[in-house]
Amino acid sequence: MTNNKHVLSWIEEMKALVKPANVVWIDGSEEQLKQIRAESEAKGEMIKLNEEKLPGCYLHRTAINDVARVEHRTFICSRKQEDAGPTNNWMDPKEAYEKLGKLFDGVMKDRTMYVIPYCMGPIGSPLAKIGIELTDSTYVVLNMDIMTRMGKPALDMLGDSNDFVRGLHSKADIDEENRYICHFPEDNAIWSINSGYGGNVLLGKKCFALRIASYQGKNEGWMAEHMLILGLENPKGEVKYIAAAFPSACGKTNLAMLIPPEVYQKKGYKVWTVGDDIAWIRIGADGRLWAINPENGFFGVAPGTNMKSNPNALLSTKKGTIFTNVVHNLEDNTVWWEGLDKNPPKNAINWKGEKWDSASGEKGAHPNSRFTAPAKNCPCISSEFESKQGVPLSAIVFGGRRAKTAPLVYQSLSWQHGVFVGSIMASETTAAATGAVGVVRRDPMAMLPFCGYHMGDYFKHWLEIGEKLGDKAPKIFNVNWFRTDDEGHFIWPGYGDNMRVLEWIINRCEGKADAVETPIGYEPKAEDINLEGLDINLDTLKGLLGVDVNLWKEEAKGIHEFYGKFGDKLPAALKTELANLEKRLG
Ligand code: GTP
Ligand code: SPV
Ligand code: MN
Repeated sequence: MTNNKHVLSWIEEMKALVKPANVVWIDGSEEQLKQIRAESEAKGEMIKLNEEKLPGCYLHRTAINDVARVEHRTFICSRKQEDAGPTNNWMDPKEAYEKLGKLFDGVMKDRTMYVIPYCMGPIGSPLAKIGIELTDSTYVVLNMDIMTRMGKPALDMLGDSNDFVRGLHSKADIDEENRYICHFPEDNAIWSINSGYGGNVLLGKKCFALRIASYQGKNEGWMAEHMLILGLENPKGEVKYIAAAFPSACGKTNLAMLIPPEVYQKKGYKVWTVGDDIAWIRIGADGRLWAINPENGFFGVAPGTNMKSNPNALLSTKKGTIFTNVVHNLEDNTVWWEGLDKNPPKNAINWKGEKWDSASGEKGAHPNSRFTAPAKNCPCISSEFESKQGVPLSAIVFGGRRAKTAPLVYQSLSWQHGVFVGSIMASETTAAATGAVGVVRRDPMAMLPFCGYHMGDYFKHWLEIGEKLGDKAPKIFNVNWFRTDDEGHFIWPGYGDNMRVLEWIINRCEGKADAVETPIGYEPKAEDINLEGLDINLDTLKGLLGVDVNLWKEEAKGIHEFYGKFGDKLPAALKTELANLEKRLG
């Protein structure tokens, strides 16, 4: 498929290590994919679902100990420990190659090694980049087919170049004790072993498009961010683009596919999805920020997805989709998960592969069960999805799950203050990674688990991009859909109604909406958020917008402590912003 000597010699080297029984180059043809699906089905790895109801769809169950990203087993293997920074696990690259080399040695001796060339971003886009993943998993091949532009066109785009990310993956024995996800930013390489779960093994996604790409972006002057991208069309037919960073399982896919409430639909507002998880962003020839979605599909959270919460996501899963760790409905050979509807199937198998009775009170689908759906299935996919230069950003939005402190929405006072706002993000942990759920942790720019280098340098990079942008910089906002009342219920209806907040955001960008200055930034006047058709009154909204000075003083202490980790690498501008916040709080 290629004469690229860098590719060929690297593959020879990896073959000598893993000693595969066979090597199969993935060309991306439907004929070859058909064969791989059949093999995967024959092995019992994929279950073919009802062809009439879910054409081309499959169900997969991972091992029970392998259901989410493993942050404690994910390493940045930069030559110097300092370059990985205080927020990443670090391993000396020599030690990592040696340790994992032993685990990879002969690991594919009874298995086929698939060579997957893939492109992150539209083929031919100046923002796109090439990776090659070697894997012994047909599940990985079939997922990469949905999530990336996979096969021959990617190799053709690479040509003779050496600029590709070298990914090596083996399921090995799914041995938790020896599970490692290692990134070698200086070598453009990723080694992943002993997992078969999404973010650990679909190496184009978090490993390349965020961890390696963030490092590349720092060196090359662009940004790789954990952001959705959406286009908001107004009644005049003008589309403004917003990128938003929320931590895993905090609402990116939902916001990206938002359906405006009826009062907005009637006026002609629409939301178009460009991406739901990752954005690659750079300064365009016109001096503005432009973003592409490097992915080609959605690896979305299944539980809670239904025709009311996110019809566009659900409709995206109706064909050519792989479901992972959901309930198998044996009544009609389809799938189910908590929150799909109120009728759990009577005859069903849970995510663990056991007979399941919904009356048992046990969840049938894993809370981090997922669908892998092609972007082209999405009813609201943007006409710019394949655009090689991407879309121009009017606003950048940060957000997380905060029961109290963070208000529904506020705007930063400047780009520099916006970088501060992103850097102090905090959110409750979710099932997307193993470990405790619901614990508040700092997650700057939603990149804590995904930044491939020192986070202090990452903040500096953000500040420098702002300096280059000058007055062409998008405005920066923070949102929180997750404030709760005393009984722990969400106060804001969220989902489609988040449109009401987006409208204020865009109006601010266009200088059409007023604001009040609070100690933490600009907030809407309550009257400027459209509540038509909602059973929320102005007082409740004022509560949602409230800034509790005492809570924020506590917050400032927490920020001091967090910032302390970065030592000299913490940009002075952020220290100034923290001091200014404290002054404003009094
Ligand atoms: P990853 O794919 O892990 O990056 O997640 P994500 O950020 O795309 O989150 P997603 O949109 O899948 O939503 C995760 C969970 O948050 C789901 O259970 C949603 O139902 C819930 N959620 C999303 N948006 C809202 C909202 O506006 N309000 C409330 N209360 N819940 C929401
Ligand atoms: C996330 O956890 O942010 C995801 C899922 O999008 S994974 O690909 O597993 O990282
Ligand atoms: Mn994500």
